[in-house]
Amino acid sequence: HSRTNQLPDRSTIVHLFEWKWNDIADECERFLGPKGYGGVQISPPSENAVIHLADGSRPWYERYQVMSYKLVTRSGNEEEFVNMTRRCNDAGVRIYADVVINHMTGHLREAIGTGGSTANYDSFSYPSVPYAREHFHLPPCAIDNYNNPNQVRSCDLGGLKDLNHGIPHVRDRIVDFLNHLISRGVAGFRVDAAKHMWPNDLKAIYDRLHNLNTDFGFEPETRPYIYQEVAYNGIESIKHSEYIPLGDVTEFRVGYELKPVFLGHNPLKWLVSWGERWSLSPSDNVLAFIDNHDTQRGNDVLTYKNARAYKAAIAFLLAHPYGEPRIMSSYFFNNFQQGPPSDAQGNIKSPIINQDDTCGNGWVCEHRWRQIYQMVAFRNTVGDAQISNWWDNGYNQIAFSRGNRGFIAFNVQESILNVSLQTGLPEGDYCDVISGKRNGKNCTGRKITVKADGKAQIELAGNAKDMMLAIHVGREV
Ligand code: LM2
Ligand code: CA
Repeated sequence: HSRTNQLPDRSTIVHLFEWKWNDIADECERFLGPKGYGGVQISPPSENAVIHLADGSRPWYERYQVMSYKLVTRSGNEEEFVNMTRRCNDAGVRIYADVVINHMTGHLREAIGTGGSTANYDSFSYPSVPYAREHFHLPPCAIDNYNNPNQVRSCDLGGLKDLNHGIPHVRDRIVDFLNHLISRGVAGFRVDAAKHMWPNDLKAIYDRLHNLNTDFGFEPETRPYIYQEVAYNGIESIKHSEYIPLGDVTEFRVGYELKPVFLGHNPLKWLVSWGERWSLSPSDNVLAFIDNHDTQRGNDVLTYKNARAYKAAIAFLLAHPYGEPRIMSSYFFNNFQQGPPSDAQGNIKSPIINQDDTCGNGWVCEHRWRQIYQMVAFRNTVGDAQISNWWDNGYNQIAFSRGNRGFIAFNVQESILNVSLQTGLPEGDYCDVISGKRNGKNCTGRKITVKADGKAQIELAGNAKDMMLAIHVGREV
């Protein structure tokens, strides 16, 4: 998957939602690099409006209200940003910046930014960029019909002042911003609200981007990896196909489709045709994920709040070759607005790292759950090996291997799975990466014995702690 600019034996992006740059740098060195993660999606690095909720706390979504393209946010300043890209690239982990270029702020009359900039919403004034009235779509209009592309692209998304990317000055400011991030060591971009911008305007902007900065270890002539947030449900008039010529697109349907499957409401056996045959967009053009920071606040997808089914869905996402996977890493929240763990002054708190690798201080750190990070290693180990040895019981029990490198089985029904299955793997004793970890010749979880003919007795109780087991070469005991 070299299109993502990750190291050849790596895969998987983790979205460290609302993390501080210094903490991400630490995490790259102490965990992400060693465990084989390929990259990190960071929260928007551009200066945002400071917003206070009724209780004085600050919502996460203030970061989607842009004040300027200065790299100053609650995650850190520019110096800390470069320290992060340097240390993460050195650890073999790429940084992808979430770039908010469709719009500026909403509704706040006189806004103050995280970098001290000012803005006046009513007069379209953003002096720190600078942008003024003539740089926006006028007169302002609201999006009330998602089947009207004109509205979706040229009206205000949720009252956020909508930039007119046909204007050379606007293109120039955005190109400068993105090239500045490239000079500072990023490997690519998550383009926020891409569906709300005209494909031709985006193309004109992307065409002017520099190659990645070789000072950070990238090969000469490397293009940034671009994945565009295009939320498509299969029936909207704006389609992925308009954006795929420009870069990858986010495939929200992965999370929508896999929720009922791993809740047992749509038989797992159908996953035999997972991918394009489920009407998903082409594997080579999509970013695939179970939840993101928006959908985890709704009811359409599995999240950390439904941990058992969630881990199974992620294990499937990582075991299956469809798409470039992204894992969500969250903080605990009880309502839509609630921002990251913060102190009384509004500074974001750092995660505490517990003895058992999990996080504290309000952070969920799904990426540190054993069932998840060991499946990242599984994915790296199997590489591009084909799916083989598919087995199902005609209902909610399935198993498959990835060539002769990895094997996984799922049981999403109450009755036990207990069969001898062809794993495709060389003979040996393997440590199940779901139930435990290997420590030298020791396995803290279940041991699975693959016989000389490649078969193994696979047993998964219907009420087991996890719905799956997985083994791969390199974890023999
Ligand atoms: C995105 N992708 O296209 C982000 O993934 C999503 O998180 C952003 O919305 C959105 N686009 C704009 O960048 C979030 C949040 C909204 C929030 C906006 C701006 O989901 O609720 O809108 O950020 O902060 C908020 C208020 C909303 C208000 C708006 C303007 O929640 O009620 O609109 O500000 O003042 C009346
Ligand atoms: Ca727009």
